[in-house]
Amino acid sequence: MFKFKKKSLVMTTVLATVLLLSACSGNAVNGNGGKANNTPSAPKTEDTAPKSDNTESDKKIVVGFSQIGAESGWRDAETQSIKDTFGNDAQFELKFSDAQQKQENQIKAIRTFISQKVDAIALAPVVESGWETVLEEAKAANIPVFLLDRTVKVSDESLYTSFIGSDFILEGQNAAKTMMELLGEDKQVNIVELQGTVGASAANDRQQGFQEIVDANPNYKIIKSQSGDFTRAKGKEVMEAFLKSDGKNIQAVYAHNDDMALGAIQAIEEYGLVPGVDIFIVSVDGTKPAFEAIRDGKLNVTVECNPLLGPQLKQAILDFKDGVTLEKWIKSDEDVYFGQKAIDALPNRTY
Ligand code: GYE
Repeated sequence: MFKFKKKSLVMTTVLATVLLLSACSGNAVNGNGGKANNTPSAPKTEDTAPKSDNTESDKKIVVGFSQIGAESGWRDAETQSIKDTFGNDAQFELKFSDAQQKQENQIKAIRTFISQKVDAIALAPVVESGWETVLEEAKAANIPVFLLDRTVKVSDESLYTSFIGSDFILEGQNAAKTMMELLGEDKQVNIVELQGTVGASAANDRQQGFQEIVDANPNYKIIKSQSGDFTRAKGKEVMEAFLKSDGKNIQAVYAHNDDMALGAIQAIEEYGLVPGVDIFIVSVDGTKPAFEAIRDGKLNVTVECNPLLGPQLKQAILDFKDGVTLEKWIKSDEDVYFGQKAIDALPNRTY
């Protein structure tokens, strides 16, 4: 049995000396022996642990990860980072669950992880609210929860251990500032906004940060704003509707992620305008296809948001186990890319 020691965790006053947090036997997932559950509405769960003898597997640090889905290139890169990090480290066993964009599936997955007595839960929460009950259940079971990439709104911050991810408000501010820098503060600019998933912290905060900067300049206006669900297909569809209603009255697009910007580029081309020239486009993520679009002159700016969170999550779990005091918010390092800087970065972009 694996033993977790906590010595000085932030927000914790009196601690039990030793917390016993491990599944002692077996690797059952959803009670069906690690097989993916085929019920359409249920989360898809995989157990990536190599099956070994009990003594060996009992020592492993078991991590349950509830992922949102596979809506974007960014998310695929994040999933890969987690699978690579934990899959290549023999001291860990990863249980991976794909919620297919549904919060109810994430809640189910967390409850399964709790019943399996995993050592740590990682959660990329699809939306910000509605997590209190299940996080209380994890807390009652003494299982630390690490929020990954998106955050939650809870009245009691002790319901999760740390949030590992980006500053989305800053990303939104940087998107607006760079747009003004490149287009000129004095230009009259009507912006259409392609928002991320409704209720997601990444969408709410990217909206807020961008809006703050735009509100301070009377020449810049957001004339239309709608969710494109962080997907290329929906980004294209919404952009088509914007072009239909506002056409040449649009000078700029702000997309909350690269995939929606790539969809918008297609819509603009089909409409007969030149993306990146007739309509300025800024997005968030910094994925390889976005850098390629900058190189091709179709996208103007991408604000980086780092999806390679596996190593930071692993470190946080190990630190927690060793009783190291963790930051409540473990931030990732990020940059803003346009022009030659994006072209130079392209060969080293892996996602
Ligand atoms: O920007 C987007 C993805 O939560 C930070 O989700 C993440 C966002 C990312 O689908 O592409």
